Amino acid sequence: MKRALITGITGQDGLYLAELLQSKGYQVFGLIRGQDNPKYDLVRDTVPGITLLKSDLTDISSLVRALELSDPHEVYNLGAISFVPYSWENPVLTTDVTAKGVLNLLEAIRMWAGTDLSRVRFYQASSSEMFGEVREVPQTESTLLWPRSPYGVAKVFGHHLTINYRESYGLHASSGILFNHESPRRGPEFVTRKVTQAVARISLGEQKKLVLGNLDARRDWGFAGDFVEAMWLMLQQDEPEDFVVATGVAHSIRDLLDVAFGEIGIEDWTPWVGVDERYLRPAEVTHLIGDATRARTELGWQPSVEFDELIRMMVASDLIEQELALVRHGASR
Ligand code: G4F
Repeated sequence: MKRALITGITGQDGLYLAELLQSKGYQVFGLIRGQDNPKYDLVRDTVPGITLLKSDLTDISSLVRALELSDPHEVYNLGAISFVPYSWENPVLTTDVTAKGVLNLLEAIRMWAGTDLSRVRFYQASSSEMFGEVREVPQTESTLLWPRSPYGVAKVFGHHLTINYRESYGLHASSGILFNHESPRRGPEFVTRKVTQAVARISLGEQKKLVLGNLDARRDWGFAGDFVEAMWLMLQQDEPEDFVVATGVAHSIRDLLDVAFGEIGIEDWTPWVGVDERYLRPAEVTHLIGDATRARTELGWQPSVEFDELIRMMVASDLIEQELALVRHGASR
């Protein structure tokens, strides 16, 4: 039985990946941070049978211990501080977790595996945020990196370190440069979920206004469930490599609003949406669009969910969630 260790298990990608690996017969271990983590039950309920190990990317000894306990064939490093605006407020913490955490994990792997690094394969979650002030459109694996946030800078460090451990030690280490990927499990601080949750609440008369930042930003949005499959495929290749994972189609926040509000029968969303500069970023990434030709040709990967379908799926899920919340609220009064 193959064993996999996942950092960042509490996020949407961690949950989808754990489900995918279990469906393929893996024994899955997830690293969970902190004492009494409030997401512990969520993970156990979503992925029954998973083994959760208490560990932290900033504590190398806890990583070595987790590797010893799980003895994994594959390690997926999805753990990061992933909300871009937070990285300006907490740049040191972001660097410690999102950049230095990769170093800690790679060094922990070397300490645990000793001279036999061939016993394990490593996946690093790199990000399209590394392209930042884009130097070409669309972006490929060889596009110059020009990060625009402490988060993006930290991801560049992890990306190059992964390549360096591959080249220095022969570790089977691959980096997936993932463009934005969303789902009903997305955190409500990210723009897609913020919009779909608000639209559901507006439809139920529970919210009057949705306040956003830059409506002109463009992103290449795909479905997280599709993207975790690309992660797994990367570690099944004979040779490790880096891959852009993207749909190749970009949309603006305005397009997102069109589809989401359209789902509840509102064509003109302007009366419902406001803009506030507190949601603008010190340095914006305005136009991300990925070229996933390598993933398509070498991994045989392709996305199965298009943008409109993704947003409709999220609105439908949020409508159910908000209706249930209303019922619970009513019952408790
Ligand atoms: O949804 P976002 O916060 O995602 P962002 O910054 O692109 O980063 C996400 O995708 C990356 C690539 O996969 C990941 F590496 C990263 O960890 C994260 O998952 O913002 C998307 C766009 C931005 O241009 C932002 O300025 O939406 C714009 N936006 C406009 N109004 C807003 C808002 N973003 C948020 N979060 N909230 C707003 O009110």
